[in-house]
Amino acid sequence: MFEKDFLWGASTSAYQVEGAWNVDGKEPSVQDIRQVPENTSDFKVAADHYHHVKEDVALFSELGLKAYRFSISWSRVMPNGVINPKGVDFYHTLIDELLKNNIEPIVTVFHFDLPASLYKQGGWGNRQTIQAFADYCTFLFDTFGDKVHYWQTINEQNMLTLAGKLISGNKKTWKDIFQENHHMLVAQSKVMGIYHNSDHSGKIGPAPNICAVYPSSPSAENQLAADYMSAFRNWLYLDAAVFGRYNAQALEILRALDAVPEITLEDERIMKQNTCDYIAFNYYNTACVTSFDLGEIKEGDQQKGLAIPGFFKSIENPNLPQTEFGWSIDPTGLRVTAHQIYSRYGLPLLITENGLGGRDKLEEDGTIHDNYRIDYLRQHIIELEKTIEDGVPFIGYCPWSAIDLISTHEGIRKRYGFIYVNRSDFDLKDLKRYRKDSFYWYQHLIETNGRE
Ligand code: BGP
Repeated sequence: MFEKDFLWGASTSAYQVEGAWNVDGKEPSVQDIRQVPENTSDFKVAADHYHHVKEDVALFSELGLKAYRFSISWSRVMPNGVINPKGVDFYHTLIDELLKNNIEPIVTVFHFDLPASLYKQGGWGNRQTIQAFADYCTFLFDTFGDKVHYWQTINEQNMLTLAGKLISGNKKTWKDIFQENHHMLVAQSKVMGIYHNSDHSGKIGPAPNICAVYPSSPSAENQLAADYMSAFRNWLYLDAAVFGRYNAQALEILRALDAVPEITLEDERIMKQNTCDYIAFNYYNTACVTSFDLGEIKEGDQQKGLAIPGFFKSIENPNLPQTEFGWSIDPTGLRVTAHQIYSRYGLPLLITENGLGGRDKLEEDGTIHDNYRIDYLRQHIIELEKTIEDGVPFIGYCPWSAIDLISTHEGIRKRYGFIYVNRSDFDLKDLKRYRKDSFYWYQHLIETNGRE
């Protein structure tokens, strides 16, 4: 049973949905200057949500959403450190429209789109970015704090950190990467403190991608490998946000990689003093690991390929089906993951992403038959309900994504939305919105509070 006030929602992120990349004073973010993979759309127009905001919120309202989780674009609101009134107006419009429609805004302040100007000054590797982030967030809390009650600091900091080495193929050392990561952790703690010291009484927390890690076979070595990977991929981030300290097993790996960051006494103080109120997490699938040797790392895959010699190597789980884009599907894994998080931290949970990326087809009569997505979501919601009945408190469920948007690495051919956007990777067509079969299915599910 879902509580009456359970937040049935859906998610997006600014750079993947908004478009208008250089409109009304917005400056480029790292996403606007990065080389996208060949034959893949860039993020310049995306779903053009910036120019369709009222129409889109009307559709979210028709869908019946009780919450909408989106991110604010730093380089739209505060390009080069200076407030951009037109960018701020856009978010006032969005939030006001949501509130008019009784949709709770859930805001991520940073979702993969660091302003390019900061990146050029060293990005998160530069300690000064901590203060820039604090200034930006202070402005957001002052400006939107009366209207927004759920805040998230950094989307998938763990993936951002691990992808830095393993996916983008960049040549940074582990030491550089974990120094950047450390600055993000301190920045996060700092803004949680700023929020708690403000007049606002909402909740603030992190939004990592968390997954249970299974040993590839029942042996102590493989169990140990799974524990190490969990520590390195999951608990490092949540221990910092909840307990204000580094996880011991993760630190052991950092020592082996010669990647222990420089941590000042002031950093330690900031982390210890400022912790989170709830845990938002993205869940797509689980991981499976075996012990020790370094494996081959697949490029362009956020969820696989993590291997640290001497500790663990992730492998494909042969027992799980996969999506057409090769992501494993593990609904029961959601229950395992949520239990692990709740028994470690005892804080309320919110799912901020979960969903299936597929190639949808717009039929001539304007319908889209995405039963595969309905199946995926249905199975996860069934497991979510069981987890709640087990006693794990959930604030809400925000699948990815409310509307079609550009995937991180695979363009718009990999779609996740309840609402279809008529464009392809290189032909913008008319950007018209169509309701998919999953739209009507989720609408009914929300109406009946989780029944179908
Ligand atoms: C998460 C990100 C999202 C989103 C989603 C789907 O990691 O937070 O931004 O894109 O994954 O991933 P992809 O777009 O790579 O299919």
